[in-house]
Amino acid sequence: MEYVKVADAKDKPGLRLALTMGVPGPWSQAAKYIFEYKRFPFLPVGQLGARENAELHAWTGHRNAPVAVYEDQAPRVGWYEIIMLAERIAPSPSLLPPGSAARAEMFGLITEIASEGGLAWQRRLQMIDQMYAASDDPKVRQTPDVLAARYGHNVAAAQRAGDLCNDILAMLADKLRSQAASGSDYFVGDGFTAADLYWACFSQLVTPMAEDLNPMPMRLRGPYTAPETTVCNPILITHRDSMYTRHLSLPLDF
Ligand SMILES: N[C@@H](CCC(=O)N[C@@H](CS)C(=O)NCC(=O)O)C(=O)O
Repeated sequence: MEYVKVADAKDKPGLRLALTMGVPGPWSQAAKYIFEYKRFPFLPVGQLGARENAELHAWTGHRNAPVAVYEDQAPRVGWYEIIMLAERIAPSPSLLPPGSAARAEMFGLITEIASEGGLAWQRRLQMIDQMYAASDDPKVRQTPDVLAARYGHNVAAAQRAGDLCNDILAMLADKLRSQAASGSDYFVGDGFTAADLYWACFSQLVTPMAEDLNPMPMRLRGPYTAPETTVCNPILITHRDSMYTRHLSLPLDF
C-alpha cells in the first residue's frame, strides 16, 4: 500500500482513510476492504501503531486507526459509522443484508468481533501480555505500555480475556453451522455482508494466514496467534479462507 502523509491528504477532496501501516491491524484492514470491495477510491494515509501520530491527531482528533475523512465532514472512527458512510457514498454492491432483522443480526455479530470488549479487544489484551512477557528491555516495552494505556490492559482483564474469546468464537462457529444447515456459506442470509468481511479480517488476530498471504513482520506472528487454550472451530477458518478467495484481495496489503 502506498501511504501518503497527513500534510498531503488533509486538503484533498474525496475520501481519505488513515490506516495502520506495516501490520495487518484488523480494524484498518476491514475499513480498507470495505471501500476496495465497493471500488470507491480513497487516499490511504499512514498511521503508525502505538505512536503519537501528532499530525493525524491535529487533523482528526485521533491517534489510532482507522479514521475515515470524507470531504469536509467530521472524521469517522468507529466500524459502524465507517460501514454506514460507505453504504451512503457507494451503495452498490451493498455490504448489508436486506431486511432490518438481518441487519440487526449482522451488526450484532460485528459488535462481538470488533467493538470495545469484543473478541479483538480481548485478543489485544492477551497480545499486550505476551509483548510484556517477551522482553524486559524498556525500549521494547514502549509499545505494550502505549497500547496498555490506550486499551485498558491490566492483569485481571487479561486473565478474563481467554474465556471471553472462546465464548465469542463458539457463538460465531454455531452461527456458521446453523447457516450451513440451511444451505448458506455466509454469516447472515445467503450472501456476502460486512459480517463476513469483518470476521475474515479479524480472524488474523486468532490464526493469521500463512506468510505468503499475510506477510506480517515475524516478530508479530507470535502475538497475533491466539494462545493454545483458544478454541477456534475449523469451520471459522474455512469460512475466512473462502471469503478472501471469493470476495477480498490477497495477499494482505498493509
Ligand atoms: N475506532 C475503531 C477501533 C480502532 C482501533 O482499536 N485501532 C487499533 C487497532 S488497528 C489501533 O490503531 N491500534 C494502534 C494504536 O493505538 O496506535 C473502531 O471502534 O472501529
